[in-house]
Amino acid sequence: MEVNNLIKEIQNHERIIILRHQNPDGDALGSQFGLESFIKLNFKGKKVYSFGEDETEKNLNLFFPKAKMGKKLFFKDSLLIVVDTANKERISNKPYFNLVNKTIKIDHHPNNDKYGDINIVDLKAASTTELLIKLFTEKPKYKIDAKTAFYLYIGLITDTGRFMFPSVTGQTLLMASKVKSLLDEKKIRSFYQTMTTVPNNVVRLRSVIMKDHDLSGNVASFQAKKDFEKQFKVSYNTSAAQANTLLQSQEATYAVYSTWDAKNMLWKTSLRSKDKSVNDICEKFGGGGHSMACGVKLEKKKDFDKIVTMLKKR
Ligand SMILES: [Mn+2]
Repeated sequence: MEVNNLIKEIQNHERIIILRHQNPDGDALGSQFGLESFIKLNFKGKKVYSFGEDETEKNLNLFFPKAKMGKKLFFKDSLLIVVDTANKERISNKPYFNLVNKTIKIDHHPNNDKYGDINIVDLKAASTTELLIKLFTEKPKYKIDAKTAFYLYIGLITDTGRFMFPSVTGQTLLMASKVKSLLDEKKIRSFYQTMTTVPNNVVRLRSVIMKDHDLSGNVASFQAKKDFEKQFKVSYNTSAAQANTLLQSQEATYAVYSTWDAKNMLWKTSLRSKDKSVNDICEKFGGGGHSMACGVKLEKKKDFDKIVTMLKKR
């Protein structure tokens, strides 16, 4: 059983470091801090650290501890656990594989890069936190408290679009039921409210996307100008998440949204689909992700048009 391997390694190490992916979403943060608080609760005396760049979306920031970068010396002889991160290039914070004693990958994305010494990957899990709840509850002797439950539940809510995406299975709901009764409902209400409302500058940004996007056949597309975020004073992460806004168009089966990543000098492009799979297109350009929600960083602005054309032919 995979859970035995995980427990054994936690027991065998005094220091445990947990990393997540860059531009973390609710599942990356939820699984990182959910795992941290689970270990602290059930394995007294362990030193557990969650590291990553401070690049969280503002809304999520309110519900998670502030991120810090982990220095090299922390990693020596520790157990490294990386959550929700498909490939090593996407890990936030340098993982120092050569310094750590052992690496465990816990994820639900396609396992093409098996960078862990132990890889616990379940493609059927709708979120990494779903997989964690499954592991945690396989052994009845381990506890989950309100704080741990909250972090894990956030991963479930956000990675499933509030239990609406086709990735949701009976197991997803079963795992949700295992933490639901432990939650501080007031905190969850406050999380929902923060999630379902946006500040006025984002409202205005979205109105421009809705008004000015192209709709060609069943493909809705929008390529933001390089100063788009600056113009509306929104963060890069917020802008990069707007492919979902386009998919609200009833006529659109597919949505493509692209924005300029000034840090890496690339066009961060997101594809969304209402039914058919699109991640083969992301992969063709060197990206990846889920079947109906994937992303790719494009060097050439023109590749955006190529992607739109490919989608139109579906
Ligand atoms: Mn995830």
